[in-house]
Amino acid sequence: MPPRRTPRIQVTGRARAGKTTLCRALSLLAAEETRPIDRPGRPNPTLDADLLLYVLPGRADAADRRLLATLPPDRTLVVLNKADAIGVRWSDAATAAEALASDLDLPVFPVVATLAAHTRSGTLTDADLNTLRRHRDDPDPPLTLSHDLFAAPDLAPDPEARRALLDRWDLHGVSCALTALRHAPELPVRLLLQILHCASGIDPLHRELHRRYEAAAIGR
Ligand SMILES: Nc1nc2c(ncn2[C@@H]2O[C@H](COP(=O)(O)OP(=O)(O)O)[C@@H](O)[C@H]2O)c(=O)[nH]1
Ligand SMILES: [Mg+2]
Repeated sequence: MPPRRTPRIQVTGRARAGKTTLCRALSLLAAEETRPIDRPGRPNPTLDADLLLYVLPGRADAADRRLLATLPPDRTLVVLNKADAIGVRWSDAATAAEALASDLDLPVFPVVATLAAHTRSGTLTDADLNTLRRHRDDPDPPLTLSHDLFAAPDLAPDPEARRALLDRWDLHGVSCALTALRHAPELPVRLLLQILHCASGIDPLHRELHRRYEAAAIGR
């Protein structure tokens, strides 16, 4: 067997693109988060790892495009993060990712890193589930159109429970969970978590990253 080596992974992108959150969502303990790109007066980080994850916060700006054009296509995966903020439904994010992939000529994965980080590390508590069940049949939208609407004090006598749910699962997670519960009111927690995990889009990225990591480890 050829000797295995440990490939280096760098996670890069602009400030607040979601690099740290993505590392948590993928459990990439050994990945190196670079300093942010496109900082006035500071050179961009050197991107020379075996695998590069380029994180975009919902869209690519001119600086992203300039840098992405210089990166090695065989070592670069693009993460279209904050997919929950693109359009109004998942297909909008998927369409944006496809358009970007053909523009950049690189694979692009739409992801909601915050949700994926939660489904990886957290669980739905009984309190979360009770709050969701209480609001399962409220009209949605508008309920989950904004944090303020969902947390409105006069909606029901449980504003604190709703705020706690939002803190833990964010609007996108709450909205997905309510939709799932509306279709299947008796859904067990385990399946509900699995649905939320799928809704984060993290799995296709995880699989491709793993595939490339293994290939790099044996020096292909
Ligand atoms: N709506 C939304 N916010 C996100 C997502 N991923 C990260 N964020 C938020 O974006 C902000 C910056 O995230 P962070 O991981 O610290 O970005 P970094 O500076 O690139 O490391 C934080 O407030 C995150 O909670 C996402 O998928 N959706
Ligand atoms: Mg960070």
